Amino acid sequence: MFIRRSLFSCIALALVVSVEARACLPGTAAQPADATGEALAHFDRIKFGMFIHWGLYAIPAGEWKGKYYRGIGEWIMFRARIPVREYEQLASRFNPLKFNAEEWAQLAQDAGMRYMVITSKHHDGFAMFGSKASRYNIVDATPYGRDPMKELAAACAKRNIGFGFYYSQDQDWHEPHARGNDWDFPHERKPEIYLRGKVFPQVKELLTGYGPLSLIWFDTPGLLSEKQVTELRQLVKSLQPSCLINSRIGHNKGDYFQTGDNAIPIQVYSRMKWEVPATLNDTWGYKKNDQNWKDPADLIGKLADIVSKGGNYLLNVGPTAEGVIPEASQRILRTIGKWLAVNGESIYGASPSPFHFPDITWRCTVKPGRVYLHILNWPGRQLMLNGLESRVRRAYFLANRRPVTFRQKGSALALDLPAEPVDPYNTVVVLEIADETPRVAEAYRHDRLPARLDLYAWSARLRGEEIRYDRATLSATNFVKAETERNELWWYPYGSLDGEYEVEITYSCEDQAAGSPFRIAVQRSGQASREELRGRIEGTGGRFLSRGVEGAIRIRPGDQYISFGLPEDDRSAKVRLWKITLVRRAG
Ligand code: FHN
Repeated sequence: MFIRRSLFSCIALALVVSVEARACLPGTAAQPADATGEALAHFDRIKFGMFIHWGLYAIPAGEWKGKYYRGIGEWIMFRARIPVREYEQLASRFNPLKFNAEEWAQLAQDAGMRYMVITSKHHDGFAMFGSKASRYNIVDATPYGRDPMKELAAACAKRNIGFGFYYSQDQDWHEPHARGNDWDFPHERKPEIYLRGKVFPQVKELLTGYGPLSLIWFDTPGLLSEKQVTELRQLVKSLQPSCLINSRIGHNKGDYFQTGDNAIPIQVYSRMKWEVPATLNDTWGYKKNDQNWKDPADLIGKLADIVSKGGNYLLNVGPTAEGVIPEASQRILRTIGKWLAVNGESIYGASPSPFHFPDITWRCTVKPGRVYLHILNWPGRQLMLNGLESRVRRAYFLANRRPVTFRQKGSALALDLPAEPVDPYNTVVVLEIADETPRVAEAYRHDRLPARLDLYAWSARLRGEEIRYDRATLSATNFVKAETERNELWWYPYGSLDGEYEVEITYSCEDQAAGSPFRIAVQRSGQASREELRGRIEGTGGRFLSRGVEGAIRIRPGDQYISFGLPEDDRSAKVRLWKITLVRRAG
């Protein structure tokens, strides 16, 4: 038994905000006034984009020869080790007659998305555009015979939606000299052959055939050398200087930082501009049995969370092989769009929070003279905000302009709220302040994290197919055992933590279901090794309780993520994990 019982306290789920202040506004570092700098400034303003994963993998849709494959749908060729000659035959069946570029672009617009990024070539190597560089493309190899990217680029331009291409520059399972396919091509690779023969010519086609691109989105860098990546970057910039490049080009050659998939930094991240690519369910490419759709409340909360921390949100849809964006995705996106139509002022063009976030009650965005409080988890009749030193002149709900009564004493602000939220997803309160930029007391600034830091299930990446988030209790559950892609929660500090930490976990478990070993781990960047703490789940009589874990973990600025899971058995699968708390050791 490794668990320590001393910190055995009952948790009240009612959350009270406590913030204080003297501000220096975080934001993207000043950009040079060149084409890239201007494009980045624009990118920073638009905040919300549509990601589209569309390719041959939409035909098998998660199943190959009658067998279901776990994991993301567009990886089926790899997971099922499908020989190139067999996979290629999917092209002869790809005929997306229901594809309608106007409808897709209109959906993006209805959702309030201001840019679009679509897979021009994913890891399977199939070009979804007309390519002279490889006949393995939608125009030459399918009965469809048309280039849907031309129509999509035009439909986006018409609506002033930025347009960009995803391009898998390193992995290509169709090519012997690219990375990834060792079942057809076990020999040594010469990336230069693949690069010169396919990547450079196709990237050139993308940058010359589809009008101005907002960005090119590379992915999973691996084999390419720094010199090769530099050349790739130069090619892009020589053709379109204002086309942004994401950091997954590799070797730190991107214009902005890409977080991990579905990975949101735990606090404000202001070192450079960044973007979170995220799924609506558990896959990118269409998978017929994946109905694990995220709740719009969750997604609207995540949008506010990401923008409050300084990022953009790139939310994915996976159209079917017929060219239809799944109905559920459409419904969810239009719900987000309705919220944005009313509350967009607090998102587009807004700067991130000058405060750090003590919990998950609220998030915060800023414009000159205004602070927007996004109330994500309703605190009851009062919201306390400690730390704002700027005088508040006026407070009102963004949704209906009704005034909010408040009292301000020093840097403590108390807002009177109705019993129920004004908006079911995210109620925004506008604070008009006497300063252009909010002044925030030092202890509450975004870059001053408290010694006790809560990492909530709400803000974690849910990793694995079975794990679920439960809105009613704000907790994650169903930690069933899985060999690959374990059911775990992952939190991403992105450099904000450095020290030795004791850990508490706050969870509930029925007494009869107790017993599973749990593991809290820190994943070191680029290393297989993890630092771990282990304990055993004890019954809590079904109530949420906090318990300390024996030992401490060291977290360094370069570490990738912190995880929580029950990897060894299913006895306590129904544990509800509300949060883990990191308590920094002195010294
Ligand atoms: O392997 C890909 C995956 O299929 C998907 O395209 C995501 C989107 O960010 N990127 C890679 C994994 O990170």
